[in-house]
Amino acid sequence: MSFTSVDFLEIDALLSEEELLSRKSVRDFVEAEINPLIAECYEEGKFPDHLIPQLGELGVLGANLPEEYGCAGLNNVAYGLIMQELEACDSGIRSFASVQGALCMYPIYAFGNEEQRRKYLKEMAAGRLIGCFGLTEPNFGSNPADMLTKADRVTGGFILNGAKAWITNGSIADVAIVWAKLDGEIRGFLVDKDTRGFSTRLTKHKLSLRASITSELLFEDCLIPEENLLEKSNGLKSPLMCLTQARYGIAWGALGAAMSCYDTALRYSQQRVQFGRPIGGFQLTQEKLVKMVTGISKAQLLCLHLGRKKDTGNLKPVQVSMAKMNNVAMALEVARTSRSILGANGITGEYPIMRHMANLESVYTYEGTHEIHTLIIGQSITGQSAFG
Ligand code: TGC
Ligand code: FAD
Repeated sequence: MSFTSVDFLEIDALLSEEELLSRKSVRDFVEAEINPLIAECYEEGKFPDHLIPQLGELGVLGANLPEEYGCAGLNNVAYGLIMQELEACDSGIRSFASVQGALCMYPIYAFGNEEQRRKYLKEMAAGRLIGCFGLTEPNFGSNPADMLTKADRVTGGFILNGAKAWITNGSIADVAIVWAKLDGEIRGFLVDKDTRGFSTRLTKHKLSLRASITSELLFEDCLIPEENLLEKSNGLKSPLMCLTQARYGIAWGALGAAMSCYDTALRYSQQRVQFGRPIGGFQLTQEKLVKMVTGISKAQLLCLHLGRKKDTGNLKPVQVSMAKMNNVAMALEVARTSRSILGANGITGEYPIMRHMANLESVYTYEGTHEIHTLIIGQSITGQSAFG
């Protein structure tokens, strides 16, 4: 079934031709290539990795990074719209693109030297090299500052020891961006998949984000060559800067998941007849649809505003926290309400809603939980930290 995005506030009129074209090309690709297989991938717990080169060709990997490194060089609104279209299909597909672009290519671009940029970025943009981002540890999720993974200097490089948990793309990655303490300071390291002592373990039995690969990363006395240090990484601020990039994409992505659920529920409400009339004619159903389209429209304005700010270099991380927090919570609410409109049909894999709902539970938690973003904003407006 084709997907129609919400434009109640006529926001499309504020988008440039290039932005509309980026959205259309990704929507067409998703419709032709991913939608037909995503429900089955989800049920089987498989990420459709055969599509990675095509995603590269389409220009969605690191799409807002400069053209001189083989990337599309798009503005941040076009980039956001791409994330929206990918997540309208499935959060797992958007996750793949977010991790590759915002969490792996961005740190190489921002903290790597020219040699590292040249070595990795073009290959990653084309989808020939896959990355993963290891920050979370089994005992340090919301509080990465206390991580235990550490690097010790040795002749010619570093010895890395520790473990990372819940890592998207972990088992298929050619290179892992690993955050570890060196002399007590958090630094970024490029860990090649063939490094001796480095292994990955698939995270099984997930009931959310099933069309996405999640893994543990284990490091036992891994020798990391000197040239694999991200030289300009400097403290927790560096991975948090990457998270700001990815959280921005998630705010847009959540819009896509919400629009897909709303679109499905709206169509269903016009066709499903009970008590002799379409259920969309009942006031209670209309109220649900109205709340959903209002929530989506407000979230769209938030994204567009932040996208324009990001393009002028004026976007603050705390503003991104508000968008991630608000839009994911909105999308989860929309998914639950849409499910109720479909009645029993809503729980099946015949429709995308239940899959989106289960996925959004992960999105609510990763990249800073809903609660952590609430505290980030709370700290910003009151001047008082309520974390510890
Ligand atoms: P704190 O003292 O607040 O900050 C340390 C330094 O960093 C600066 N900073 C930021 N910079 C850029 N962007 C941000 N979002 C930033 N947040 C903070 C800050 O100004 C400070 O700079 P400086 O110059 O003073 O050193 O650090 P804290 O230890 O108190 O932690 C604050 C807290 C809790 C907000 C932070 O640790 C946090 O955000 N925790 C959540 C962890 C998280 O989001 N993990 C995500 C892991 S990756 C993931 O989930 C990928 S999912 C992938 C997918 O499939 O899509
Ligand atoms: P915890 O930090 O243990 O939090 C548990 C609960 O306590 C949450 O509700 C939280 O909000 C609450 N809480 C914690 N501290 C406070 C506080 N101070 N005040 C109030 N409430 C608090 N990480 C990566 O590094 N790379 C990845 O690619 C990646 N991919 C992921 C993919 C999936 C599918 C999932 C589910 C997670 C992924 N993560 C990844 C990990 C993710 O970032 C963490 O799960 C997240 O940061 C939360 O950490 P935690 O799960 O350890 O929860």
